[in-house]
Amino acid sequence: MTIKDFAYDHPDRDVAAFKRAVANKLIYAVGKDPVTASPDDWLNATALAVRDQLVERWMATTRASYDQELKRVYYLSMEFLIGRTFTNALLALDLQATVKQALADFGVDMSELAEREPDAALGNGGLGRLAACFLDSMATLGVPGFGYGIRYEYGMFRQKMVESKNHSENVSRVLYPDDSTPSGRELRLHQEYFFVSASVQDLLRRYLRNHDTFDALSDQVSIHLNDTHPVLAVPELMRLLLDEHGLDWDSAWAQTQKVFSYTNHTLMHEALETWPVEMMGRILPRHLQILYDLNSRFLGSVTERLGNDVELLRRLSLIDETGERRVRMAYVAVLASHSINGVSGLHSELMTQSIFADFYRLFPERFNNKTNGVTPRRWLAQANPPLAALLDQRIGRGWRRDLTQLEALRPMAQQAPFVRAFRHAKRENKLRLANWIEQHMGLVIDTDAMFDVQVKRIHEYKRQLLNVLHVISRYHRIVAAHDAGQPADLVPRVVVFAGKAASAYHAAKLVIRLINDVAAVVNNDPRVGKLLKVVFLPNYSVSLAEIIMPAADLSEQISTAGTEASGTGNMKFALNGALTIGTLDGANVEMKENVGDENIFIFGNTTPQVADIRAQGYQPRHFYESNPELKAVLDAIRDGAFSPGEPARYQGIFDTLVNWGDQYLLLADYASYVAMQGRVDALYRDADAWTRMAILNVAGMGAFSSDRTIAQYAHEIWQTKPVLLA
Ligand code: 26Q
Repeated sequence: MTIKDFAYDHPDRDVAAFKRAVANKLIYAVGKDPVTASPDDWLNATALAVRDQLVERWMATTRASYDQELKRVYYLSMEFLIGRTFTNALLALDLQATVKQALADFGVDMSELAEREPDAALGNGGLGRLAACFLDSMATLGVPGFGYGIRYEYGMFRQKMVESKNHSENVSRVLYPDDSTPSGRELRLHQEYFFVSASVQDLLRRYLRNHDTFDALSDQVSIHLNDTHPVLAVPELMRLLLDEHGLDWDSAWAQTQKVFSYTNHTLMHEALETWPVEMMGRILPRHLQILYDLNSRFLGSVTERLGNDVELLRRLSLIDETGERRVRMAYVAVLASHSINGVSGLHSELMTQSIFADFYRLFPERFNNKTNGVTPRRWLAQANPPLAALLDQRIGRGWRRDLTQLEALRPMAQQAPFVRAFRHAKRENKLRLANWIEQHMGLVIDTDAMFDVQVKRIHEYKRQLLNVLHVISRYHRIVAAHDAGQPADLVPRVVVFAGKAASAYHAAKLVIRLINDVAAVVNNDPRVGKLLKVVFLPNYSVSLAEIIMPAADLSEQISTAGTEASGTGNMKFALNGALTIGTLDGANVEMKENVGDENIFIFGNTTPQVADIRAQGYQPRHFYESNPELKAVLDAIRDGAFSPGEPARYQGIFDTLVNWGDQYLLLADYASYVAMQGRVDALYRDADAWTRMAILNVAGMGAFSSDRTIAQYAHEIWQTKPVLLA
């Protein structure tokens, strides 16, 4: 069989062949009799049979890429948040109907099997999921590449983790959350080194199979650093070239700089990786020595160019000398890379003005932007079968590989039958989520209510707490109206939260607790009825996101302007027909440009306004004292209205906002947020107007495919060509 034979799903012809393949795998690979096989046995046998078809294509493309002597991309990432693979592979191979029929003939339900596959959760959040979307796009576009990562034994923890898992003897045992405890840090350094050393040695081995000098290394190899976590690959490549292969420093460094490129994913000071010199010297003495050599050559060249500006040299040094001496990993990445990119227009701009301002003055040509994207195969075709089917019927199937074809929906926003069909698809997705919530949490929710959703890692800068403040203000309005014997002038809403907090991040965990406490009060207050329900879904995962995103009416993207590098959930929601309420932060800015100002709910202070407020000495107490509705909300939190058994439980949250500076300006944005939520309500009352706007959002999302992102990386950073298949 050739690759082309797999291009179409031919149930009649292929079902018999596929049944034989599954039966074979079941008996000879899994070792089970069809009569006694468990559902997991069937899943494994079917997965192996499907994998055989992937392997043929994989070998063919790999061989072709060697024959064509194509440059290879090695995408180094400590995280790949892949999720499930089974359904994804069936869709990619167009085998769904065949496999469904084959399994049905054995009396096995395909979707039940698919549900049994656990998520591969080898990542924390956005950065890890982006890596998975990128591999999907590289495969789709034929960009020759490998994703290198660690196959952790324990990936993203289930909600209730005991911290001791971090104290493992085994280097590949566990994935680190983004603010690990000090005791686990040394193991993280071991992990990073283990990972990059194995990766760099493997890619050099491949290169040396058909080269006997390193002169062509940068024509054949691109190494991409997904944030700073794999930056030790820089001194490791230098070490191998210098010590193992006998190159001189200048030749080794010239190749290194042409090989590496780096993506930055955060501007937040706490998240910038540094390692104590003492620790690195103890664990990786040769690498530290190489970094020192690099630093002295670099600072020497700066002195030659700009004179002996001691302040500047101190700021540029790879070693932070204030307090305990530490290696600044981001600076190593910048120095070693020919390309440094941010992940949205705003973020890339801020990057050159803040953390890398001095380097930007030295090497402006290295800095660029690559706005993130998401794969339409997983985030539309797989996650949203009702909408995917509607699109196939009205604009054809081409959007899977060319998302800009969604533009063709624009005129259909004015056609009543299409508007109805679109709303019907949304309704099916809302029912699916409502069923999940009822089955897993025993809570019945009204699918006519607006599904108002915020799902993402729990972090102070993402401001789940601002959302909670709005929820409580609605609750107060409902109760006040009820007690006055009047109807509350509010649209019924189900406010959905999900997301994990790092185990040591106490402030984030307290927010989760508050959401659950608010839910308990609101959901059980008979005065509220259907007007408001609050749900915190446990164990957020890629698979759960695939159920949640298509069901959302409203997407909450409400980080303090200037803090969210890009966001990718914002794109997934809009692509699935949710409207966005958000700040001018990260990729929200570009979403607004693409869907049109009138089709998105933007509120709050902008990045320059945030800077101004801070510069003038922000006084959150002023907002607390001058806004009675806000004051009532904050007082309720402080006085234990949601924690009657422990009235002081949330005193700290009150203090953080009112007395300790409100670092993320929730109070400064509160009034504009609540006012915008009023406009969201008003639009929702006009179901046709709402749906038209949702359609225009989908139509405008073509630019946010990770295929576009990867095409730009391939062309502008890696300079790779796609593999051609005969
Ligand atoms: C650092 C040091 C030690 C251990 C762990 C870490 C660590 C781990 C993960 C630091 C950061 C992360 C994850 C960062 C992340 O997910 N950033 C997000 O990246 C997305 C893709 O670019 C963006 O869309 C988000 O805006 C950004 O927050």
